[in-house]
Amino acid sequence: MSSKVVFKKSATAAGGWSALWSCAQALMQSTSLISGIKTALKVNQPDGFAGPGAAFASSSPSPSIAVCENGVKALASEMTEKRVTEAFFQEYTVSELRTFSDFDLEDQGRLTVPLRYNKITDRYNEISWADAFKEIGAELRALKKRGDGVFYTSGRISNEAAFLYQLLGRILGVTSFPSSTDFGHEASGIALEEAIGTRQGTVRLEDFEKADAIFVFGLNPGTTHPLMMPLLRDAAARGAQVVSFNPLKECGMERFSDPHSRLELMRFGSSPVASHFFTPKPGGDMAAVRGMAKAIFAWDYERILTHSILDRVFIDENCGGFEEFEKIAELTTWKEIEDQSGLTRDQIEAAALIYVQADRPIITWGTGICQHKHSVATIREFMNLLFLRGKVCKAGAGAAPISGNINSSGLHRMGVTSHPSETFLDRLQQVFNFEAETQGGAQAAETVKLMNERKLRVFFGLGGNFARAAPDTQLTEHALRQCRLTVNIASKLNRTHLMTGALSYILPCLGHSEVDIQRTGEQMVSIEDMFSKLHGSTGVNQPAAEGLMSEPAIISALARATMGNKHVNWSAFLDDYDVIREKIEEVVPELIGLNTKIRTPEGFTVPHAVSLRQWKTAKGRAEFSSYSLPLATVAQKASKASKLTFILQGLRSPEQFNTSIYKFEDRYRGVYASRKVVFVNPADMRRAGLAPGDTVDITNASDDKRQRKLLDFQVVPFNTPPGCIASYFPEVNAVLPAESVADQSGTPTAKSIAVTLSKSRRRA
Ligand SMILES: Nc1nc2c(c(=O)[nH]1)N[C@H]1C(S)=C(S)[C@@H](COP(=O)(O)OP(=O)(O)OC[C@H]3O[C@@H](n4cnc5c(=O)[nH]c(N)nc54)[C@H](O)[C@@H]3O)O[C@H]1N2
Ligand SMILES: Nc1nc2c(c(=O)[nH]1)N[C@H]1C(S)=C(S)[C@@H](COP(=O)(O)OP(=O)(O)OC[C@H]3O[C@@H](n4cnc5c(=O)[nH]c(N)nc54)[C@H](O)[C@@H]3O)O[C@H]1N2
Ligand SMILES: [Mo]
Repeated sequence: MSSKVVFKKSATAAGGWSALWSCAQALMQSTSLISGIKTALKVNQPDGFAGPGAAFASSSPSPSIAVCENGVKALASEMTEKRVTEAFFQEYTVSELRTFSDFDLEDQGRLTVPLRYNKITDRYNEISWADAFKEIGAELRALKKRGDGVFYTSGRISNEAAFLYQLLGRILGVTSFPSSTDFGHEASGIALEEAIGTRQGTVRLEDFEKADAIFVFGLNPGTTHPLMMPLLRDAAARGAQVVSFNPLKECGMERFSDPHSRLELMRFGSSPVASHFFTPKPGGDMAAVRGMAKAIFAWDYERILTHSILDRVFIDENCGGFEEFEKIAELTTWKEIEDQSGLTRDQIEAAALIYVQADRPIITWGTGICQHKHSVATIREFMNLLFLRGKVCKAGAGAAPISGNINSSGLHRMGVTSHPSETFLDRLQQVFNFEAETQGGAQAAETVKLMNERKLRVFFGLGGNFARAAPDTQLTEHALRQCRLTVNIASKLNRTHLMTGALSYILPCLGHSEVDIQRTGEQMVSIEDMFSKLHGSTGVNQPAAEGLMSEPAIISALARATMGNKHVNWSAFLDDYDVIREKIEEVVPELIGLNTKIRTPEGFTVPHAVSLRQWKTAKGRAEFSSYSLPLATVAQKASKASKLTFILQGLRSPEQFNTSIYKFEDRYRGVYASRKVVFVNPADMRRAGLAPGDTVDITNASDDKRQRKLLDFQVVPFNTPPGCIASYFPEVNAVLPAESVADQSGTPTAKSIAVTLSKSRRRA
């Protein structure tokens, strides 16, 4: 594959023919178009399965194929006709496989047999399921004697598998249950819990249809959540204000062409989306929103608008901390706000005016907010803004974090977290009659350090690709290889599986689209979407290989081999997933009725206490926060350092799903044939003496001793704010230090990495 980047004009609208064509190509490359489309028609339908793509409203029933580009591509990837058998591992040693690209590893196809690593020959060999369970079980029984374990989970995993996984871990004394959420939206959960007493947003899908202003912060839905696009386009068409806050003017926020609209396709037409673009500096959103609040307070004092702007009744009846917030807003100066946000007072007041003129505003956000140092404080500031005008318990208004993986909302409810609530642990212990360990519990990035220090000795991965999703690639790879045991349950081969501990196993599993038959017949699992709606998922395709097991079955069988059925009847779980759900209902009271309700077409929506103005916070109030702005954001610090210091963010292309790369292109940014690119503002290019197509090395600018470098990235001129550059995740993880994490959430600061650029010595 050529690595020389080809620039073309970028697409002028997201979606449209280009999305359809890209989906068709993905299906044709993996499987036949017809069987691909037939399966795609079952995605997110009442009698179908949860699409393995992104989470946006995965339960919205649609009469026809809902062309979510992500969903179709993830499905095509799962339905590939390629298979990895033992013969492949006979051909290559693990050291040789490490020289494969990530694309080539996944491109080998679906894993088909359980594998055990042989350290002497440096190869994976086939092993029977029974032997794998017996051997891993013996190791797990001895786990606590040798150190501790880390049980990682990706957000694609069903509730049933997630629940059993953490149960197995907790009975063994494990306390570290990091998930892909730790790398993404953890700050949203923490901030919302502190502010309103629930980790979930306050908005339902239908609220997007009623909103009269939608503020989109740090999210690129044209690429990452295509199903959100028609909602934004419709909002704009009915006159609602769609306001983008993003350092980049992303193509999808400018125009959208609906792949579902025959008329639009026939005319090659598209519709405008955002009415206003604000381009803050990375990490500058908290200052911008503080400025909006400051403007609102000022207008309220001066009674400039005839009607009252603050909803004082709402605030008096529901909120705590209002006076402190009012004071901190007054103390924060416009100079600080402008410096940090990179926006002018006029711009911020213009945004504030849109907000106060709206009766039903929604604030929605993505990882562009969560992957910064002060992400929790920023999200609390969004809540402050909503509280000021009483916009959280109102139809068509509220807070909507847009998380990524299909079940990232469900994981935490199932207890997959290193910091479970006391209530959850108490119930789990009561129902299963054991004593859970409460000390310890590391977030994902922290586990890298602990594995390197050999304090965590077992890495267990239920899905995902930890080696590439985690920061500090080299350090993370080294960390995994320090483990005594690494086990991965996976559908496709990836780099994590090659970072072997002394003992290492790969356990291949069924995909979401595949039929799961156990002793009591066909089984269903459940998924929770980002609007707190749970729904059933039943596969329709034949399994990719005869010997594959489902995730709940693998965990139950392994647990039985580890501890027998004495305390927990793992065999009962294995035979019938209804029994798993019965236990979930016992441990998680808000899910009572789950087993019956997920079988109804309407699914199961977890009641929102917030809509009844019940605040399950410590003081029983909706809490304003009153954080000072950060002294300086990474962007501010970088601008004061050398002129070759930049702030780098890692973002996604439409041709990848997280660490799975489908193609080396990004049609929305006009880049083809390579992902080894760095987007730089033309003025910065001149300043740094760079021309388009030059190759540069990107070096982390932190002053610890470790060298972190990305070599030979080609410069692409792009409309980023001065001093800010961008490249793709997961590649950027190589220059992101593991200790650079957000306050409270521990999320790696992947959207603000201080780096320097230097011309490469080699020719690319
Ligand atoms: N095609 C595709 N779709 C996906 C995924 C994928 O890999 N590929 N992954 C899925 C997953 S797991 C997730 S979590 C979601 C992620 O979905 P997004 O959060 O939309 O993903 P990113 O591409 O990381 O883009 C974040 C946006 O934040 C902006 N940004 C960066 N820093 C700042 C800042 O300081 N302030 C503001 N206001 N904006 C900022 C960036 O310019 C970018 O447009 O997508 C899901 N959907
Ligand atoms: N620098 C930087 N780093 C980031 C981010 C960023 O924006 N920038 N984003 C972060 C975010 S938001 C996320 S969500 C994480 C993603 O982190 P992960 O969830 O760890 O990564 P994925 O790429 O989604 O996982 C892909 C692998 O999952 C396996 N897989 C696929 N389907 C199934 C299945 O049905 N069952 C099982 N058991 N395995 C399956 C396949 O083996 C595949 O190789 O990355 C994070 N890391
Ligand atoms: Mo994510």
